[in-house]
This record gives sequence, C-alpha cells and structure tokens, in this order.
Amino acid sequence: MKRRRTALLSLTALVATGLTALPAAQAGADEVEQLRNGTFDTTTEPWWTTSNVTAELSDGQLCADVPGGTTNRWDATVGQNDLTLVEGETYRFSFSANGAPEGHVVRAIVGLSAAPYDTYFEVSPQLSVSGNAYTYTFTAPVGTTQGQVAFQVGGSADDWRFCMDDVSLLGGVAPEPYEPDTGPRVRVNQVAYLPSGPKNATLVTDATGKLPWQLRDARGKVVAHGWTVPRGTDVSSAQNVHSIDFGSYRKRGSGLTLTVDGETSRPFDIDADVYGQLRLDAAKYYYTQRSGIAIRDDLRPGYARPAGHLDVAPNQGDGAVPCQPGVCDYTLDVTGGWYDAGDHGKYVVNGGISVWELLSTYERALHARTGDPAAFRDRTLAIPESGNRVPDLLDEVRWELEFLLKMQVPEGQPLAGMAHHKIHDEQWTGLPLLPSDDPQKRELHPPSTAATLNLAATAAQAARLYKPYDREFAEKALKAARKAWAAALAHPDRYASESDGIGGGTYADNNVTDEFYWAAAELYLTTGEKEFANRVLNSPVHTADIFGPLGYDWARTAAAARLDLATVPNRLPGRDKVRKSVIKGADGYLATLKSHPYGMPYAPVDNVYDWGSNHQIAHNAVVIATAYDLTGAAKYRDGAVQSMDYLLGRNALNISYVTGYGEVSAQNQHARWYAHQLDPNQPNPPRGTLAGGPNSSIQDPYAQSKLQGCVGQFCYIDDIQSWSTNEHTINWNSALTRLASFVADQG
Ligand code: 9MR
Repeated sequence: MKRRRTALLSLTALVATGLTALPAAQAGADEVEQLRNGTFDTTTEPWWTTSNVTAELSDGQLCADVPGGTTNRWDATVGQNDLTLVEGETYRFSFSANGAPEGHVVRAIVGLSAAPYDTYFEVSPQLSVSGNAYTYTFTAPVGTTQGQVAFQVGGSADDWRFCMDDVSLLGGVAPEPYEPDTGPRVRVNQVAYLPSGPKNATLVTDATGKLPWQLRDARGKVVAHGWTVPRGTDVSSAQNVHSIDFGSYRKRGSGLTLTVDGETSRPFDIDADVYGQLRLDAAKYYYTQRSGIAIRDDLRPGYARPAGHLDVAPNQGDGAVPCQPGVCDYTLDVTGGWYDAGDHGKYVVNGGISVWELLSTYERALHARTGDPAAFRDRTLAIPESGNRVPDLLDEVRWELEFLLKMQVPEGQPLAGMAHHKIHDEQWTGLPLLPSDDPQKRELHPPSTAATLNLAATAAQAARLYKPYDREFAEKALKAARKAWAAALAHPDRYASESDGIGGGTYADNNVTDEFYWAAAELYLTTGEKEFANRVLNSPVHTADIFGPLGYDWARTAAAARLDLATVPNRLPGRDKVRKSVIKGADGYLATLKSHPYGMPYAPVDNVYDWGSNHQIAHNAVVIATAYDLTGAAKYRDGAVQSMDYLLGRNALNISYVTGYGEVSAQNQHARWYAHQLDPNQPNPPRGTLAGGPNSSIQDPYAQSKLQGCVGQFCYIDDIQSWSTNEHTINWNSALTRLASFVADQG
C-alpha cells in the first residue's frame, strides 16, 4: 500500500487549526521515516526472514507462511536491520497486520540486531483475519547504528500465515506525556476494612477548608457522615490532601463507597474474611515460582507449565551446574528452589530472607496471642505435598530450603561449608520465556559470606520448626547451619561483586555484621548454646537502632534477629531490652504513619522511594504488628492493620498493588511466565501477587521514558517492561504473606 504522507498531513491539519507556532518536533517538521520499503508496493526488499520463512508480495502486503512446531517467538522472524536509533529520541512505530487462522500472536520489536539483542520496545498483539492497524510511541533508551525492527512469529504448534503492511518507524516525534489514570480523588482500601478496625481514606483536592463526607452502603443509603481533616501538601505525592476517618462505623457490608468533594470512591467492603483468603493467596504464589517441578493444572488452573531447569533441552539444567570460569572446578546439583522473581535466577540471600519471613509467619502463629496455628495447616495451599500431615507452609518453604542446602560448598573443596551466592543464566534472556524454554548456560557464582550466613540463619530456624514433623531433616539442617556458621567465621569478608550483574541480579552487600547477628540469633534460639548467646550479646548490631525509615530487607537483616529474639521463647540475658527496642522501633513507625496523610509507616529520607518500597512498607508494619504481639496495645494492632490500606488502594495512584484484589489492581508485573501483556496465551501473575511498587530511581528504560521527574508515590507503572518498579519477587510476597496473616488474625 502507498505510504500515507504523515508529515504533510499533520502540517496541513495544524495550519487548518491555526496552531502553526508549535515547536518543530510537535509540528512534525522533523519526523523522519527510518524504515525502507514499509509499503511493499513492488518488492519485499530489504526485509529479511529466518530460513524457515519465505516472504512474498500479496495484494500489496508482505505475507509469510509460518511453520508450526517452533519453540520461541524469534524462531521465525521477518525483519529489517541497519537502523540508526538516537538515544532519548521518541519514535512512532506503526504497522498493520493480519493472521490466519485467527488468534495468532506477532511479537513486534525494535531492538538491537546483534548480541546481546536488547529489546528497546516490544508489543505482542493477537491478530485477526481481517487485520488491524497498530500505533505505538516509545523513546529509545540508547543510541545505536545496529537497530532492528523485527516481527517474530514463531512459537506456534501449527502452521499459519502472517501478513503486514504500512510498516513505519518515524523518528523525531513528540514524546507522549504520561498521565496515569488515577480515577476518583477519594482514595480507599479497595478491598476491605476490618469491622472493628481503623477506617481511613485520603482525598485529593484543591480545597483548603474541611469538607463534608458521606459513607454509603451498596444501595446508596448514607450510613455515616462527617468532615474531612485538611492535611496540606503531602510530600510523598506533592498533592494537596485531606484525610477522612470513618472508624466509628463498624457494620459489615460490601460495596460501600465514600463520597466527598463531588467524587465517589471505588467500592470496598467492611469485612474480615477476605484477609484469610489473601493470606493463603499470598503464600500460594510460591508453588508457581517453583523450579525443577512441573506445575499442575489441577492445583493452579491456568498456571500449568513443564518443569524448569531439569536437564531437558533446551534447558541446560540445574542438575550439574559448573561455576563461572575460574571460580571452582566442581559441579553441583542445585535443582529445585523458587525462581527469584520474573527472572530464572536463584539467589541465596533473597531466598534466605524469604524463607525466614515465611517461617516466621508460621512461628508467630505458635506464640502470638492472636496467632492461629491452623491457618497454614495441611491442605490449605493446594500444593503437591498437601495431605502429608505436615502444615502446607512448611512443605512449601522446604522446597526452597532443600535448594539452599544444595548451594553449600561440599566437604573437601576449598571454602567447604560456605554457600554460593547465586546461580543463574550466563546472559539475560528476553520476555516472555517459560523456565522450561530457557536455553542459557547456568553458572554458580562465587561463595559469599552473606549467602553463607543466610544459610546458617534459615537452616537453624528450620531445625526448630521442622523437628516435630521430620527429626532427620531438622538434624540435617542444624548440621548444615553449624557448618555454614564456622565457614563464615573463617571467611568473614567475602562479598558478592557489585559488577557481577550479567544474566542475573547482583544482590551485592558489603556489610555483613547484620547477617552475623541474625545467624547467631537463630542458632541461639534453636540450640540455647552459650557460644551463640555471646555472639548475639557482643554484636554491635544488638544494641544499634536498626529500625530505620526504609525497613528491613534482603540486605538489612538485623530486624530478622531482633524480632525473633523478642518473640520466640528464649532466655537471653537482657531480653527485656530487646523487646523494648522493638517497641521503640514500632513507636517510630507509628509516628510516621500518624503524620502521613496516606496513613502509612514509610517516609524515606528525601522522599526517595526504594526498590521494592511496597514490601518495605509491609515490613515496617510488621514491626508495628510485633509490638502488638509483645504488648497487646490496640494502637499497634491498628497501625499494622491500617498500613494494609496503602497497599490495597489508599495511595496516590489509586491502585491496589496486589493482583486480583481491589477494583483496579497491578497485573502486569515484570515476569517471563506470567507475561500476559506480551503473550495473550500466558496468564497474568496469580491472585495475591505483590508488585514492587514506587521506586524513585526508576532504573529501567521503560519507566525512564514515562516517569522522568516523578515524585515518590508516582514512580510506578503497571507495565511488564518496568522491572525496577513493577516486578514480583519471593521476598516481596513473603512480606505480604506476613502482614496479611497478621491482619487476618485480627478479624
Ligand atoms: O530487589 C533488589 C534490589 O534491592 C536491588 O537493588 C537490585 C539490584 O541488585 O536487585 C533487586 O532484585 C532483583 C534481582 O537482582 C534479580 N531478580 C529480580 C529482583 C527484583 O527486581
């Protein structure tokens, strides 16, 4: 088809509306076509194809017969190379396409034509027989003269025919300003408030004086009313806001709304039961993250997939994984465990904090006044082990523990007893990619002190919790923990490298005093031995103020020790001071929550939201919850419960960060096998998956192209490409599991 004259048309249109004084880029004067022959009038040149595809002209389009039986999208491709892309320049990528039979998917990308084949922009529309026109705008994250436009059409079981026309990549177009759709200005917990719990909302408004609000039931009847409290400008969002407290209303109901300032909130319930479900969904997330086992459709309808990283092609498998060159000369069987996140890597430090947090969720239930040991009993999580008379949560966590144990350097090798920091692909892979389709070489990375201490801490914790169910496993775990502890003492400063981030994350941390403290604490709690008590008491971390604004995480693990020393029965001298330090930490977070117009225990220095801020908010709430467990004071219970509101919709973006919970929830988390946004045949992440959340540093190019200059809460986008604001991970869902479990217990 003949090229539409885009530049000319838009100029004519602008003249007609009298808007001739626009800057050049906006007027379209600099829009330059980057592709040659996108109209296929007489030839398909210079478009190339993979050898299994032949391109031909058909009715002025390029058509290709695509063979069935290939694995990956890129196994059958039509493309054009040698494009020059300019860093920071915005492009309009458009084409029309059709496919027969109906429903096949084309992955259209703009990227690098040479290794490592980076993708700068991609979409995967599902094609119809009659065809559609597609138009997208993106900003090039880097400059290159080896750019490429490619239409990847492989991965189908059956043969099909793909046709395209009017393919255009127009440079120099005006960037599209990104305006998130934040819905009504009244922000509520879109899921549920507890009947006897706190009930707060936030209104975004220009009004400076107080305003009347009404609470309505599902039939529209006003059941409560009152006045807002003006709060001025909220630092975390740069909005003028009011807060609303409707906690005196305590009746159960569903479909309630808050109306104020001419706006009506999204609907919500007043009910406790949904938190019992959220607690289970958050923990059920782990089964579908499992490596080395096929995921069963009867257990997770819609999420079945073949086992990943067993030694079945194209996987190179985790059955006998070598080290990176020069690191060791043995191989290890490191099958199993959970994939870390949206990638296929497995990292001991992140596995460690996740295991700890899930086990501590279980352990809290044994000791806390509102704990419910039956919550995660056998048959609660629908996993393959359900029915074995062991609490399902212990079964699920054991899948990861067994992997952590395999990461320990075997006897007779240099550094025996230490743990390898991580195992992952040699190179980063693209999206989507099922674990079973990953063709990359897998490598063990050097042992680190941090990983070794994570193993010591979690294996020691496991030893006391699995003992009633499997004495042998408990003994094995304790032995491994002791060995790891001794190895860490012998090699106290082997740090993972900051620059070892190709093919997987670095998880670098060069302060391990907190990991030493944590491992000593868990070993002490399990064995009661004096040696470990002394290590705890002599650690500078023991008396340090560890409850900072960012909250504990995989790198800041001191809180794991402090919370357990305060709550798990033990005879540590000076234990009262330990408990007081937790309460003091909780008081700090509670003060933050009270002064925050969005009612959350998070106010990072300079308003710099950290990577995974959502889980840090949950963690600060867990400290508050622990103060409730220690004191029984209602203010702590209410503070922890209220923190949940932020995650479930009471925030500047009016989004629930938990998939499937709330009227509008995050659903496009960065993921290689829940990549529905890129491949309609794949699912979204399962119900109960927490997104990382606002991250001021927006490290990924997609977020950079949309969110430049964002303020705090606005540094988030629900797009699969945004790995720095919108990934899902095992350590974030463990925070959700822990907090949801506490809230469920307050119902
Ligand atoms: O959550 C991690 C963040 O704290 C680190 O700064 C970052 C860089 O190491 O890595 C994040 O973790 C990612 C990991 O490296 C790879 N798997 C996905 C993780 C979540 O984005």
